[in-house]
Amino acid sequence: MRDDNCLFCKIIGGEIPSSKVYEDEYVFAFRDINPQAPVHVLVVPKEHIPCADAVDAANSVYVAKCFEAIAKIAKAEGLDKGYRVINNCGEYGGQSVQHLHFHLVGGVKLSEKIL
Ligand code: DGP
Repeated sequence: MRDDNCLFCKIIGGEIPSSKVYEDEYVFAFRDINPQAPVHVLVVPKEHIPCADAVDAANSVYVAKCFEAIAKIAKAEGLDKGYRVINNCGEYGGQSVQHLHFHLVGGVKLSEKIL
């Protein structure tokens, strides 16, 4: 289901242009408008799931499909030496777009870590 007021639903629907790198039945992936690394792709479920906190047994297939897509995109982008996957959830987690998404970042040796 989509949310007509959601930026990422509009990107998935093609009403807002994006630089698409991958799409299947469950997942849409496109380059971040403000890249933090040479490769910075947003991997987004086609279902409007607001955040990680809203994942449940009924929609978790979308999360699994996102991670299947991440493995494919990483290979296609040449991230054979590794990469980082980040999800920001909620106000304290720094989430700015209220549609679940995974940042796939790589293409350089990443340094900043909090874990
Ligand atoms: P977060 O802060 O985790 O909610 O990440 C949201 C990301 O979405 C942020 O890195 C910038 C990106 N973003 C916001 N608006 C657009 C847009 O219109 N197009 C694209 N490609 N990325 C966007």
